[in-house]
Amino acid sequence: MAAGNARIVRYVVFAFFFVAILYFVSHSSYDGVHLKPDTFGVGKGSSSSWKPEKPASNADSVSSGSGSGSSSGSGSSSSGSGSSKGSGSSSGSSSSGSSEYGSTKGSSSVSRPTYEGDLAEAPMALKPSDKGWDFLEDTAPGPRMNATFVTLARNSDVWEIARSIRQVEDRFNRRYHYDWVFLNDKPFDATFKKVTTSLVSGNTYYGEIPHDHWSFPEHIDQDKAKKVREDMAQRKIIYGDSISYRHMCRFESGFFFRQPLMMNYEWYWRVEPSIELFCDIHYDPFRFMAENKKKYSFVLSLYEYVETIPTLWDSAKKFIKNHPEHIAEGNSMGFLSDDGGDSYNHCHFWSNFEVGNLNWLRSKAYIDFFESLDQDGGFFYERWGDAPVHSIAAGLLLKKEEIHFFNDIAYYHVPFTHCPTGEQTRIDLRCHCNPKENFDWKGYSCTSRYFDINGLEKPEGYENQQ
Ligand SMILES: Nc1nc2c(ncn2[C@@H]2O[C@H](COP(=O)(O)OP(=O)(O)OP(=O)(O)O)[C@@H](O)[C@H]2O)c(=O)[nH]1
Ligand SMILES: *[C@@H]1O[C@H](CO)[C@@H](O)[C@H](O)[C@H]1NC(C)=O
Ligand SMILES: [Mg+2]
Repeated sequence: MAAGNARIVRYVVFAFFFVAILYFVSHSSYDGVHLKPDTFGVGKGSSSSWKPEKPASNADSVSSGSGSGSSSGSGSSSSGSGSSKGSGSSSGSSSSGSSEYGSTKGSSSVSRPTYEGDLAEAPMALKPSDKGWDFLEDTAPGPRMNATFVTLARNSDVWEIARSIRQVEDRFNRRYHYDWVFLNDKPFDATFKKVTTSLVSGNTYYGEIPHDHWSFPEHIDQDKAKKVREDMAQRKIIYGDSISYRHMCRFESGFFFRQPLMMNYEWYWRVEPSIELFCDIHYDPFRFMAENKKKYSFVLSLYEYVETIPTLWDSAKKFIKNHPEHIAEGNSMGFLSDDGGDSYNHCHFWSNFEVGNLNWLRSKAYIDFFESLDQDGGFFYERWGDAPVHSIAAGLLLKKEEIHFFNDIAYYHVPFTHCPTGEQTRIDLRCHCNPKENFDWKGYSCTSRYFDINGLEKPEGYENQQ
């Protein structure tokens, strides 16, 4: 019995010893992996806490100034326009009244939450309601322009535009939070609104295009237009038999910039479904445009498919003759024509990407130009694209210095890529495009003409990309 007791005592002593070692080991190893309080240079002491700042993307950013009733997140829209995320003004004015646009979102004074306290002890946020969920990189400082993204799309484009938005946000807008206006000839459905609103870091607005802006004008001879479509279908001209494509081109040529939702802004950036952005955008292109007195910009240029615009230049020349007062001195005629304006060389800026000034498009000069072309009927009797229409307008109505080429915005729209020339630029901007695919200096691009007429020096290494 005594021997048995001694064994129990031995067990107890051993167990005690074992627990003591375990305690010691676990404690020392805990200290070993634990990050020192100053690992991130934030110092110790203050308890981990989040500033109760407003989340960046919210309600009051659009309300100041408009004073109209809020309809936050309401899907239904009475007159075709509705806003999500924020107190959308129900019928129009959306920008804040202050001189710094979207100041709640944009200015440096109210930024996204910053983590105060010991980062080493920050809890891990796993779901949106957890502390720290919104702790992402900071909003860019500086003023915001009176500007918006704009997209024309169908409900069925939702996943393709989602891809575009994701890239625009990742490469640029997540630090700027500009608004985004969506336009459609039919009402947007709930899925489209939900998905796009969740992706855009600014406020989103949804507008329905009025019938007049998406239909045949009265002066169009329907039979003649129909014969053209049948003929183009036979000749296999891309979109040649499409009515909706023609409405789209006419709308983008003459109406997108005067939709009620667009009247709230001075600058736009057009984004289409399925585009890609390959490099970080470190500065605000809107502000660049404003500060450098630019009115229109592009990243890709090329020759238009002649079959779609056989008489467009005749119409342009007629406009020049009827409205000499609108033709700018020092314009870009040299980009459009190789013989001083007699004939069109078919060069145009590719308008699926544009950053431009809406007040220019709303000017008498541009409206007179559009109306003159519209009267001539080529949107329906041929298949005039909005790209050559915008380009001819920019080339004739603007001074050449007012048109900008954004080399550092790397872009893809099927089938062309603009990838910045110059390796250091691509490294600095964390680009993921293949420079071999850069279209700028290839034979079918008009960009080198743009450089020539503006006396710009082509970037180093361009010869190797021809
Ligand atoms: N709401 C609406 N949007 C349209 C319609 N057709 C085209 N769009 C939009 O107008 C823009 C241009 O149309 P796309 O089909 O991309 O034309 P494209 O760029 O010439 O040709 P792709 O090479 O097919 O991209 C895109 O933003 C489309 O989403 C339409 O019938 N209704
Ligand atoms: C933004 O621009 C539009 C169009 O020029 C203008 O009507 C509106 O007043 C501007 N907004 C602000 C806040 O200045
Ligand atoms: Mg497209």
